[in-house]
Amino acid sequence: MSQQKEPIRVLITGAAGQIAYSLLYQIGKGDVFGQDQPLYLHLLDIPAMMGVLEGVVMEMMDCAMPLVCGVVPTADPVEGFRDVDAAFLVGAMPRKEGMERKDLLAANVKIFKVQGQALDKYAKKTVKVLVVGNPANTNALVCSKYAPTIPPENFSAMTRLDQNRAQAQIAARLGVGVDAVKNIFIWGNHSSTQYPDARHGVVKKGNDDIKMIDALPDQAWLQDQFVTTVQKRGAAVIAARKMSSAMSAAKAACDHMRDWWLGTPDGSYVSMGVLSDGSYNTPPGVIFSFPVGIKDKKWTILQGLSLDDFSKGKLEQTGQELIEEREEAFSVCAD
Ligand code: NAX
Repeated sequence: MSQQKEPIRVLITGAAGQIAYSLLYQIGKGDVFGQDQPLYLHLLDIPAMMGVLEGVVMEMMDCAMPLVCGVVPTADPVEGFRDVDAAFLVGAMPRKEGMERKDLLAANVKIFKVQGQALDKYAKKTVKVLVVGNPANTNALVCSKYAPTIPPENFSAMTRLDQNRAQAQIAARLGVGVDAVKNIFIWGNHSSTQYPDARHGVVKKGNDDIKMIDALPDQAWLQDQFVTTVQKRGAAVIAARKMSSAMSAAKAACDHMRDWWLGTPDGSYVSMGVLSDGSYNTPPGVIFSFPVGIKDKKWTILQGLSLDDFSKGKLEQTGQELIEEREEAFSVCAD
């Protein structure tokens, strides 16, 4: 008879918000940590949202999901962060129409300072932290700085939504399914300076892997329309929906954490915002999105890709923005 696994504890902040509403169901039914992994869900939000959260908890119960051993709704960070194995830090003030990401920074980094301190004090030292709340890269950096007893490599920022958007654009252009396209990368910040890079991509045709350069020789489209469509996709969704991406953001958060938890197949790489070690001439000490491979819950930056001058320029621009965000964030946190 197979032995049941020990339950893990998974924290979702912003649990009464719109991303969490899609995220919770996917986590609860086993899409992230595996179909055989029982879990407790810790749902943290602010006191004013406790009434809404109560409704979410009722719905979680009504989903009748066998893997969910218990749900802990709370506005108390101690209860929320205690003993967690994985944390989705989604809760923050979302970007509204016409709002620049920079406006959000000052308001949001303080939340992540406090949550870093709470992680340090109450979470497991092995906790894997995914920051979704914007500005995600810099929030992840702040969180890590204020959690000095947790290894910095346990903190990451989400650029998987950008990667999924990029992959879908390429698939549509080629008239193939999204699963035929792999190794499309996002470099840098989850912002309009991000650099979606399809040049190292591969397209499956029959049994063959075709290099992107051969499958899609339209370099002008790749440098121009493709890049701007992906960079501005979040703003386009807000303009149409009057609310920021939620369903696709939740799916991307699940993809990110699942690959971190369970690993990536050999030869497949995904985009994650992680602490830069200076690879590809990027600024060390910022959370920069790189292509990574993952084994045994440890990510490694894919090395050895050749970057042309166009790409190098894009990496420099987004790296510069991250340096500026870091300075601003650390000065706000020091107040
Ligand atoms: P919502 O406003 O629907 O939900 C946010 C929730 O967070 C609210 O319930 C709020 O009460 C809660 N919250 C605020 N401060 C909190 C705190 N200190 N502790 C716990 N909970 C707190 O926003 P939603 O659409 O769910 O978006 C959440 C965040 O994701 C935003 O920052 C948004 O900008 C960001 N996004 C990041 C993306 C990415 O790719 N990295 C894409 C989607 C999204 O735009």
